[in-house]
Amino acid sequence: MSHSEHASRIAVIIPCLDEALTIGSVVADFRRELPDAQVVVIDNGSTDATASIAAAGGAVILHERRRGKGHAVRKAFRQIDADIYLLVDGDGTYPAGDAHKLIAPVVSDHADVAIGTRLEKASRSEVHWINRIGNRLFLSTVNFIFRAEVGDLLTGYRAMTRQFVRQSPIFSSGFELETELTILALDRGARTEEVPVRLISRPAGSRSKIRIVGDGFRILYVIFLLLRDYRPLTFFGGIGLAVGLLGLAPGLFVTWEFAKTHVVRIPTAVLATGLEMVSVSLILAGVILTTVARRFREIAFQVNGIQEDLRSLSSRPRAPSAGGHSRSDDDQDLAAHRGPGAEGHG
Ligand SMILES: Nc1nc2c(ncn2[C@@H]2O[C@H](COP(=O)(O)OP(=O)(O)O)[C@@H](O)[C@H]2O)c(=O)[nH]1
Ligand SMILES: [Mg+2]
Repeated sequence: MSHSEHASRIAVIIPCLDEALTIGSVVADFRRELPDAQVVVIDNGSTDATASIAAAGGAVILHERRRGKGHAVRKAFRQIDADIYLLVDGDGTYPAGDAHKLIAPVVSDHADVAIGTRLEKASRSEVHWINRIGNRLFLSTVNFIFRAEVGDLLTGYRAMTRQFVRQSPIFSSGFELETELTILALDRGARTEEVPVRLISRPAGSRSKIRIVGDGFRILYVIFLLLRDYRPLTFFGGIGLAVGLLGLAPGLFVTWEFAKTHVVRIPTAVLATGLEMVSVSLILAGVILTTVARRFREIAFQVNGIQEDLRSLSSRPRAPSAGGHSRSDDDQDLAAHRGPGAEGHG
């Protein structure tokens, strides 16, 4: 374990649903590779001995009532305080040995997020062909929409800083979690590094929980939902443009016919006008929402700044009171830090 790994408080976050077959060795492997790290298993109502096996291996166990990988990870992010969060699956498909190279860019402060990519040749991964196709499909959609170059969208092996986790409101409940984390990183402009990691197959008797069609649609739905929220001009403007083009045909026809016959075909003219009005409204909605989205980003940035200030203030060693430094002096410090008018607002 490197010096800087020692210095950082690392939490290994392992969402699990019925992984009794593999969780014992997963916990042992990560405890061996990262002896100072906190290994946290979030059990989502497993029907097998996942929780007890993990606890016996020395893992911290969190229980989450609501089913879904997203719910489980959100619980861990909320309850576990660490400098670095290493997210990994509990099915033994991600070697613990790759953890060091995955967290290295985050520990050395070169990245806010390090994504373990499985799709590169170098990673010699055993990705099922359906997952590979699905990944490629969603990947090209996200890269096209967000003008990005993400190499692996659905990987469950990633390292993130505390600040990134605190800035990233996760609303996903299921397997769309990784897609949301990736798009949040793109939207926040997080420094992201991709590290080839190996994916090995599940051992015999161990079953994947993903439902290809159902979860596939959830992932697609989240991509468009986040496109709407984080790129409103692209989303609404794009639909508006399409509607505008659609209205052009009847509009041009009515105009052409009027030019020839001085007769206006009313229903077609109304249709064309209606479509163009919808188009302009959609584009305007996109412009207004883009401005609003920008303001929200600014507010999130300021709130994050205040949180970091408070955190550095509360971690500052308290000077011995010999110099007559009292509690109220601290409050005055805090008030001075927050600026005029903050005092007495608690
Ligand atoms: N806590 C929790 N973990 C889950 C749930 N569904 C899947 N997981 C875990 O998420 C990880 C990835 O799931 P997996 O079935 O391997 O999906 P795949 O790798 O995409 O085939 C595994 O550790 C699962 O146990 C769930 O509903 N709750
Ligand atoms: Mg898996």
